[in-house]
Amino acid sequence: SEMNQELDYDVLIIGAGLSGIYSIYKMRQLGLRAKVIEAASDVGGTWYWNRYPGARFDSESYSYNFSSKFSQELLDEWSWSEHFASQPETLRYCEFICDKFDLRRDMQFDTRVVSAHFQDDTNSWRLTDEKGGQYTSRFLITCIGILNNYTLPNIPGVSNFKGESFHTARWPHEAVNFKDKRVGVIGTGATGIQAIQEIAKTAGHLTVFQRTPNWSMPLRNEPITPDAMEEIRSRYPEIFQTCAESWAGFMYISDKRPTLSVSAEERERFWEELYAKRGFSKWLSNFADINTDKEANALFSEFVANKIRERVKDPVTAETLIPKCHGFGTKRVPMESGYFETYNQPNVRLVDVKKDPIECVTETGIQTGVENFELDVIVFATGFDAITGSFTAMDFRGVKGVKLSDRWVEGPRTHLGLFVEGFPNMTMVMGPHQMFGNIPRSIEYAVGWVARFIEFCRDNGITFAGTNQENVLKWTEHVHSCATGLLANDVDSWMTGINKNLAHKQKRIIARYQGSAPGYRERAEDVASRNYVDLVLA
Ligand code: NA7
Repeated sequence: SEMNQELDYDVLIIGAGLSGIYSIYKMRQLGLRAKVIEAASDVGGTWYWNRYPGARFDSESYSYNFSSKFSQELLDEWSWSEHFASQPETLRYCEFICDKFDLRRDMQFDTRVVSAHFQDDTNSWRLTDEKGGQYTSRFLITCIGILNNYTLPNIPGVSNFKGESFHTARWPHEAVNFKDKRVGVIGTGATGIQAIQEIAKTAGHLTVFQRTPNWSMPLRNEPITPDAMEEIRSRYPEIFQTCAESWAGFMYISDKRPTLSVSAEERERFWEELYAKRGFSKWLSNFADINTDKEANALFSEFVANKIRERVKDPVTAETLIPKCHGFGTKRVPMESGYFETYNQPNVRLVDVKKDPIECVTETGIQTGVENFELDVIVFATGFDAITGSFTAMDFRGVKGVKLSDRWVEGPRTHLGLFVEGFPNMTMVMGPHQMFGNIPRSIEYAVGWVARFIEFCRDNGITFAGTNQENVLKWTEHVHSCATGLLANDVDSWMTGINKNLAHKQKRIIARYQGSAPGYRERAEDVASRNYVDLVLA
């Protein structure tokens, strides 16, 4: 079964998050010599790093876990305690999988890969870690996530602060105590909103520095009783079937009626019903055209704005919390549990830093144009160098030393989000332009695809397997055509490749695949079913 005894491994996997966990399981099933290399001290990826207070799923726990495609036994044995599990529980889920299948045996932790170079003479990959350790393999699977490389704000003095400060994506393992402390949070994305509503419960005083408000919606989380978990378990086939048929892997199917074809009263009733429901249903079971039609979008945005006005007592604060420059759902919709009511608390203050920009971080706090804020703790919920950032953080070199970062100056260019031209024997799980949405559904499919592909190469003695320019051009064109007409692409966000803290990320690109999940899988299955003849195999 072994591919090449001269190489250390048949397959190297970078990253021990959900992608790496499933990948090592599959490689072991194929009888391949495989190893995961991980920078953290244990498994979990996103759920290992993002330990900030309030971190949890925004998609239903039971639509997020692996399906029977991975293991029926795993599905039978694991129970969730909440509809939207918290970070500690999700981390336990990752650990549970690794314990159950003894996966840590093939994982090396505390090892940060700094480079991955293709070796032309041996058709193999050579990885080098921070300490100079080297590892070679025939195949490389990148499982490095889409939101991994976190970014601090480009505000002068960020490192001068003498109090405690944390980025949400590098939260300490021991709980941070906010009691009686003056806390400042910068950032009101999905992360900031989860953290703010939680920190406000114990902080002496909390100041939120908001640059852009977000269209946040009630999560409506609840515990799952053991009986309810058994009922959910009995519906797993149906739940995964809906996820498979849906646009982006969630358990919701959108309403195809044009918003404006429905009477105002019926719309209002429908939207009230949606607003009362759990999770992303408010976005994803909504009229599909709120994502493409400006007028439809404006109507629903106004509906949500009125909800915010009802919930926030001070009208000026309410207006500051309502987005004015982008419509509902044109960015990732953050989910909240009492977020807006947080601003009714006497210990919480909202500062609009679009109006009064932050000038610098001082030794003792934050200085805006007109005010000085003395703080004990600063929390940076300032986001990530998303999607491509995971790749540019490492030195990836393909055939003849070509640099991946040079390939992607104008935005990512891939084939199925799985391959890059000039990077043979390398497959990406959650690479740019791969099926998007409810990420574990994409991961599960991609790992399955990659496993079949590597098995095919092994069985056919293929030692060089990659894609070509024609495939990449076609795929990139398809990705761009799927993006046409979506309002989200006219808005700055990590999903359009913007990160204002990074000089090289100020121009909008199509950073993610916006076609349907069934459409994606059809195209990927097509390549596999024709024995990968579209690829370059030798
Ligand atoms: P996001 O969604 O990128 O949000 C980052 C937030 O931080 C956003 O509100 C930014 O405001 C704000 N920010 C960033 N830099 C600054 C500076 N320099 N000054 C003031 N405010 C700043 O990251 P998240 O971690 O919340 O979410 C990422 C994804 O993780 C999320 O979508 C989920 O899928 C999970 P801006 O909007 O740029 O004005």
